[in-house]
Amino acid sequence: MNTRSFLTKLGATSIAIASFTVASLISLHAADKKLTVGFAQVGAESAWRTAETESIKSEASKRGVNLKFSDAQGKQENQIKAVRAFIAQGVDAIILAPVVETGWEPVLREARRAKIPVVLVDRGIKTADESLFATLIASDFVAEGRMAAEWLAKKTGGKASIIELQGTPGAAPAIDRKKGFEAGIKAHHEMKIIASQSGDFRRSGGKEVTEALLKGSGASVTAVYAHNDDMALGAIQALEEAGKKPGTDVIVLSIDGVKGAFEAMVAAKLNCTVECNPLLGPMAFDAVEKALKGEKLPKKTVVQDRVFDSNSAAAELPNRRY
Ligand code: GYE
Repeated sequence: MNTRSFLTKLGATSIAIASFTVASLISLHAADKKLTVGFAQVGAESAWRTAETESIKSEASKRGVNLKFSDAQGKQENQIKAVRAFIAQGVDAIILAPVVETGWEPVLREARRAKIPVVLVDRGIKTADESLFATLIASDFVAEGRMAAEWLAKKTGGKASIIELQGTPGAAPAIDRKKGFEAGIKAHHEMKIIASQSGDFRRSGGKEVTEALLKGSGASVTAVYAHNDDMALGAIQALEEAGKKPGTDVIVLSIDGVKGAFEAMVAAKLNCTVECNPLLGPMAFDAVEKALKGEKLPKKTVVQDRVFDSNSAAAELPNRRY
């Protein structure tokens, strides 16, 4: 090889090396930019919850987000631990569905100190310092409870002896769905809650609590109001086992609007469900991206819900996505 061709070859090789280096630097940079988001989920207590998890997971993979998922099995201490672990791992942002309303300040302060924005989904928290979270995306649970009460008042002509199945104690939807429902029946003096207990948003909880109440303070029940569909489906089973006809002898209404509730309405066992949309993935990641760009977010975005009953259930069932 003469000197000239050697030099040409050397030049080509260095160009190749240089462009390889640039290319790998660019791809390293792209990999760097892939967001890592931690999602601290409550658990898997209901069909609603499973649909929410699925929505967040599928939206993360659609956007190429590296999602770290934690299931707290219904325990706040586990959720707090998960948030702390996300902070230690240096995630870009955290999505939190807080199991209960109180007790979040210390860990949220740690996130703020680490400059990690926290987006709250589906349940709110009680705090005097709203700068501890970037935004909350949730339904208006008080309005849901009120809509349920109004539907029941209309259906029964303002006369009902009600068993109330409450959600998880201390959870925003349990507190607010109770508040809204009580406000809604207030004007109707012959509508009374004769028994009220928590079934922890679970089907088994709804069944067990209804079974027990039917033998005691709830024996004269004419309506069951459950804070979610799963508990209503459990109550339907308990009513049937007690020889009653849910949907006819006892009016049953609940909140969420999951597919199982629509099927029960078509089967004439459930009378009404107030929708609560769990498909929060797209909104949650929009919020994460905006927060990371430093854009100002509204403190709360309210998800709009509708009421469905046995008249509209069959037509709506094929449209249900969860
Ligand atoms: O209604 C219920 C659940 O936080 C809005 O939690 C959510 C509630 C939902 O397990 O089914």
